[in-house]
Amino acid sequence: MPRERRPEPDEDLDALDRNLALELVRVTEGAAMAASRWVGRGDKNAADAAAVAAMRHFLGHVDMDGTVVIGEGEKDEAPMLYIGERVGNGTLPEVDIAVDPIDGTRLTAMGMNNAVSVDALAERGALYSAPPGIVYMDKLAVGPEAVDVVDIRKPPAENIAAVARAKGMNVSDVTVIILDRPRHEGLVKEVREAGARIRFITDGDVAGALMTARSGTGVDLLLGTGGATEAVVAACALKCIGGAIQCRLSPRNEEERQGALAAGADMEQVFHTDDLARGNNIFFSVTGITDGELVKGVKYSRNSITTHSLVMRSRSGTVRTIDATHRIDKLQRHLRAPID
Ligand code: FBP
Repeated sequence: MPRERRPEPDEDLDALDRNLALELVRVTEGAAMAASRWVGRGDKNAADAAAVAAMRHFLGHVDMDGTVVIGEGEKDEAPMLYIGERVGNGTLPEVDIAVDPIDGTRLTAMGMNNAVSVDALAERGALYSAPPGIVYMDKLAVGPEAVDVVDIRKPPAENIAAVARAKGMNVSDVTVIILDRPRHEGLVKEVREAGARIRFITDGDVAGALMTARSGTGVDLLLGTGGATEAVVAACALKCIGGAIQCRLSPRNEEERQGALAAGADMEQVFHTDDLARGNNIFFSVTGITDGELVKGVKYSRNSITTHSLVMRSRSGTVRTIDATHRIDKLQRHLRAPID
């Protein structure tokens, strides 16, 4: 890949003003189509591998000098899209990339709703990386109306009441989306005692966070503990769409806690959307793999494949819905397999 010319800082910013969001959607479309070949086949590793390979392939065509800052893991454990991998065609601008080729690998393998492919792009240094070893964060996400009224340090009942007031709803009509996990037993009890409704999801809290900010999903608030990388990806999306996420590091055990403290982490710190995704030059794309409230999944007909995506950009706040029809005979072989 050509990498001879280094960008000047001003040039870099100018280049970012171009709407890279539209290029990013090709990347998530490709990953979603590749993943969709594995829907319901019970093999989440194969689904993930297909999505990763397709995403990397399409990222290689984007005009950028990108570095993966949120990806498939450290270099020694992930052959592709590992943290620190350079992606893009090596031209302007210099950017950081967050990728989640499949959020919901199990959903994909089991043919269940709400699996998506996502990527996000930001100026270099703009995206947060959790301390080494920290896998989870406690999360609270809301849509635009409730951005200024919630506080993750407060009990769920107070946040639910605040969301209800901000949205002009009764508490009993507020719907909280929560990952269905044993660790959320106490949270679920508190939400029920507060009088709100719960929408459980088995996986996919990036889509869950986004649903709080999309009208028509019926979801008002996301609470609970999920992946730290998914928190940053969700922050990118919410920054574009107008909602907010608040998070705290959530070590699984004393060893993780001590490791984070040794790395200088403050376990009480509340990370707001702007801490996770800094600046106002964020681009985000999501394409459905299976059907969901956010986006529909990949659909097949005799000669074509249809994908459904949302692409957005923080600077303009524009959210584009892109439904694309891809001709099977024109698709590259690895996206058709195992159709062939
Ligand atoms: P994967 O697709 O990488 O498996 O992630 C799915 C997911 O549900 C995320 O959306 C969520 O943040 C995380 O897993 C929760 O982790 P866990 O399954 O360990 O509770």
